[in-house]
Amino acid sequence: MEIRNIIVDSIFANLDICHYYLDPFYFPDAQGDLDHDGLSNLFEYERNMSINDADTDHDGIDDGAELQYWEHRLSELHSNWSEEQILNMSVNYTLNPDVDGDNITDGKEIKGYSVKIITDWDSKGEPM
Ligand SMILES: [Ca+2]
Ligand SMILES: [Ca+2]
Ligand SMILES: [Ca+2]
Repeated sequence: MEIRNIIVDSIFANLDICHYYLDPFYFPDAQGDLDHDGLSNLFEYERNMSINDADTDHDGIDDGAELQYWEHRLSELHSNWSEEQILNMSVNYTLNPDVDGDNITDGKEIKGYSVKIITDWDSKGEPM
């Protein structure tokens, strides 16, 4: 685990050199959350999410909140899916600004959603 952390941190050190070379003292950590969206830099890096943009697909919902939303919806819709299937599809949806393709962004459709109300779902899985 320690070795893995060192390797991962060196990935971010390299990213740091590429993207933040103007500030050589700035080093994002693998377990850190550079964009404060609730997901670690490592998780986002491995899932092709932006580590320095809280809303990777720019649909108006931050990545962490959007991922939680889709995980909740998909686990209710597909009770036979494995956790990995749920997570993979949720990541795909989080990277798609208009999942149902109706030209209305997910941010507008998931009305009034916030991380704070995630425990207050109604029986259909809709945010209250
Ligand atoms: Ca993050
Ligand atoms: Ca988003
Ligand atoms: Ca839509």
